[in-house]
Amino acid sequence: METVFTEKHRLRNARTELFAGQLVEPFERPSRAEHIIARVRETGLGPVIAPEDFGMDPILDVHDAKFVAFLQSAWAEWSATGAGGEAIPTCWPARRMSGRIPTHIDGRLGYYALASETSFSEGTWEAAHASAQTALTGAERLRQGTRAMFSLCRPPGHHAALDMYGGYCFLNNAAIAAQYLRAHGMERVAVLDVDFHHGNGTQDIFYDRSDIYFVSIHGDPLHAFPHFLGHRDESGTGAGEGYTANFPLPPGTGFDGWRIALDDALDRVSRFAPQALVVSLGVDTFQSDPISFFRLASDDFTTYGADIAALGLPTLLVMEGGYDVAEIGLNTVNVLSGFEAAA
Ligand code: B3N
Ligand code: ZN
Repeated sequence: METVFTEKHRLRNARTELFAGQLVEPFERPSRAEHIIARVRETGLGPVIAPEDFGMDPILDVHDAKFVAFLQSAWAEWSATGAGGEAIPTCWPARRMSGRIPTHIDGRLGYYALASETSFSEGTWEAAHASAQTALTGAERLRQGTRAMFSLCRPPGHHAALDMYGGYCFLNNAAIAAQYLRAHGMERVAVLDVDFHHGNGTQDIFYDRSDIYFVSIHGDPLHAFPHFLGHRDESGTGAGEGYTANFPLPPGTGFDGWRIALDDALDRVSRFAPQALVVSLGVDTFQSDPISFFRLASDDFTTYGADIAALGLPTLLVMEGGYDVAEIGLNTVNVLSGFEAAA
């Protein structure tokens, strides 16, 4: 399997994350990608290629133009205020307040952020843009007939919605790739999200559509981030009714329970009969992940990689979360090698 990777991910190197009432070193840090690419190389998974530049159009096919302009200018606007730290929203358009977009950067941060843990730092836009191009390069290779690709995206993307960032995500790499495949000849595309957290952004972007099927297996939002989306009764709206499926699972879920949900999810994908599958691949389902509560062991990742391959679909695996940095390379490449062995 080929991997798409660029060192530009290092441009996303925030110093702060708001956690437990304190500013801590972010869980989503550059060493995550370095461990993964090291393991890809050690195991000889396949060639590592650099992303091509597909420009802004595929990004603007998925995200609101004003939101993208905000991401591009946010750091400069924030720095111009003379603030000493990184940009963290402190107010939101809460219930019964105006939906008008403010002019001041403090208001704009609150308007476009879905949460406050994700500090906006210097270089964030450049890294997010490169991450989206990494996903697009994988999608293009798939379109040209490659069976499977791994886009080692960082920062991750699946929480980024039409016009919102947060949960360590700025641009929705998996959604951008799925939409690119749709725009370039594939009639139906499925997105399977196996990250521990619900892919609220991906769901938001495709919720009213019947051409892109979204299915997610994740920690129950009653107990886990993003807290306000990902319940079982969310199944799409309008023409999209029946084209979203959610499998929220309780704290302590182990591989047996998780795999029952995966079987159901794969069955739904199979019945949708897509021309391609995009996998939002997060390995924060691991038993030692510091911010999650599932109990998968390293070998389980190999097993489910093979389960996904058994669908027999052209498959783009897009990196999302995973915060046990010492094991992230092993767990991620286990999914990819399990897939390869069964493909
Ligand atoms: O949910 C958290 C969080 C929970 C537990 C933590 N511990 C016990 C150290 C720390 C943090 N934070 C909110 C932001 C979560 C963003 C998740 C990003 C992700 O992986 N999405 O797939
Ligand atoms: Zn996650």
